[in-house]
Parts: sequence; C-alpha cells; structure tokens
Amino acid sequence: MIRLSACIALLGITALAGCSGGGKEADNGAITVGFSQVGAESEWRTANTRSVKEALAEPEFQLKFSDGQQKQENQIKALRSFIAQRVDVIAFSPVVETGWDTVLAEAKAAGIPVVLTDRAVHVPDESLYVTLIGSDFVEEGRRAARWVVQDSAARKGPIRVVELQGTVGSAPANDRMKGFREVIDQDARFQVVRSQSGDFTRAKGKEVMEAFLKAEGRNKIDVLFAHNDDMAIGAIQAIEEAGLKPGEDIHIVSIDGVRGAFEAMKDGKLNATVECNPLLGPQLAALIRDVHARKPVPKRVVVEEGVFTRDQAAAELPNRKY
Ligand code: GZL
Repeated sequence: MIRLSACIALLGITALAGCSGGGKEADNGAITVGFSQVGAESEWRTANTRSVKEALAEPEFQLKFSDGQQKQENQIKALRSFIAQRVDVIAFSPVVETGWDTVLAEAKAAGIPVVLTDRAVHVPDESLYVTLIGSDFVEEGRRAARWVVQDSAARKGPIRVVELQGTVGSAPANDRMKGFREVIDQDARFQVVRSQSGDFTRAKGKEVMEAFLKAEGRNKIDVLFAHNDDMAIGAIQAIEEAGLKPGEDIHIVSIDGVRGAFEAMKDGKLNATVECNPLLGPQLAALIRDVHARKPVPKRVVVEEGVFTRDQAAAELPNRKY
C-alpha cells in the first residue's frame, strides 16, 4: 500500500505541475522520453540498448537517447538536458547507486516522472522515482554461489575462490557480491582469496585475472566468480595464456547469459552462467505508457531469470535472443 500511495502521491505532484505534467509532448502527440544509458561496456549492455531502442521506436514515443560512457557526470548532464527539453518521462540505468539526489529532485520539481531501468539508486526520498524494472542482483549472486557449492560437492577444502567484481559502486556489483557471500560463507571449505573490480569489461577482466594468477600462483586458484560474462571471457584468455585450462583447472561461474557465455560453455571453458535478462524494452515501454497516463504502477518490477550450465549450452544456444 505504501508503494502505491507513493506512486499516486508523485503522480499527484506531477499533475499539479501542469495539466499535461512537466513534459512537452511531441508535436505529433507522441510521448517524449529521455533515456540515459550506462554505456556500451558489455554484450549485455548492447542487447539492453537494442531492446530499449526497438521498443521505443514505436510511433507513440519520441526517444532522446544518451550513452553515458560509464560516467555518472555524463548521465547527470543528460538528465539535466532532458529536463531542459521538458520531456514527458525520463528513464535511465544509473551507473552507480549514489549521487542522484539533486538531479532527481530537479526532475521532480519540473514535474517529470523518472523510471529506473536495470539498476537501482540509493536516495533518501523514494518518491524521486516512480518505479524500478530490473533483475534481483542479490538472488543472482546467491544462484552463482549455489552452483559453486554443488559443483564442489566432492571436493575437500580449502577451495580458493577469486572474484571479479563489476563497476565499483554499482547496484549489480554491490548486490551480486552480497548474495554470493551470503551463500558461500555458510561453507567453511571456501576461501575468497582475491576480489577486485574488472568494471564489467573483457579487457579489465583479463587484466585483473592476470594479476590474480601472478599474485596467487598458477595452481592456487580453484574457482572464479565473475559478476558478468564479459569479465569471465577476458579472464578465460588470461587463464589460457598462463598455460591452464579454463573450466577444468579453474571452474568459472559468471552472470548475464550472453551469447559469448554460451559459446564459451560449448567450448568447455566456462562452467555456468546465471541469466540476467537485458531484454527489458517492451516492459519498459508499457511502464512509460502507464506512467505518462498517470496510471499507478508497482514500485518494483522484477525480471524472471534462470541458470545455465555447460551441458545445456549447445542445445540452448540457438534459442538465445541476446
Ligand atoms: C545488470 C547490468 C550489468 C550486467 C553487465 O543488470 O547492469 O551491467 O551484468 C553490464 O554486463 O555491464
């Protein structure tokens, strides 16, 4: 009930800002949408951008799209530009969780509703955004750890784990780490011996894995947990260049479920990927339509996802949509 009243309260404020809310519909009556994307850092992000652009290409929308290049200052600039252009709705995927209070208050003052997609923000006042559509990253971290525990069932400890974290301060990095630790810390055989950010990119994932291998020694790492497939794919290159067999000498679990992960699993180099669905475009378009029409929407829309392992990869690959 609190959530619903928060949405209605915000929509009430929006209505007070002017009969058509703060936004200025396009000349053809289309809903003007300002979308600020994190960047183009991973296969996941590319698929997410494609899904959003396709869904908002419909004639009922006029999309203004901005690529933040993984920098918060670029996203804040884009949000301010959308406010100045008086778009009807702002949607964005925040690169990090904090530092949005001021610009979101400016959007609220302008009577422009904000829809969060993919990642969450930490703000003192939850009326600064209408809804968040995205995955449950804590559960994704738990699923990765549950796979590691069952994959290591026959092994004695100590089982040495290294972790490639996502972008520092981002919701997926914070929450995936939290979920993974919640499960893995219940089994004394596991030791997370190294944990460092690879910023969700292949290049950085490879670089940090090289450093892990150098610091720990070639045969001292049993498991790699990567917060996304792109960093895992970069790490696989580092493991091979160190003369080890990824997927065998070092068991690897990552998150996203992008095509590259299924190809790596098919080659036996990645052991499992936890799905994180980027195809949010259609659901986002429906939410924007409802928010613009001042219909109440849920404060949180969670996307359903699964877990895929090496033995399923060949059969599943043709079905993958991203
Ligand atoms: C998750 C998304 C993350 C992906 C990464 O919803 O925010 O950002 O897991 C992407 O691949 O870079």
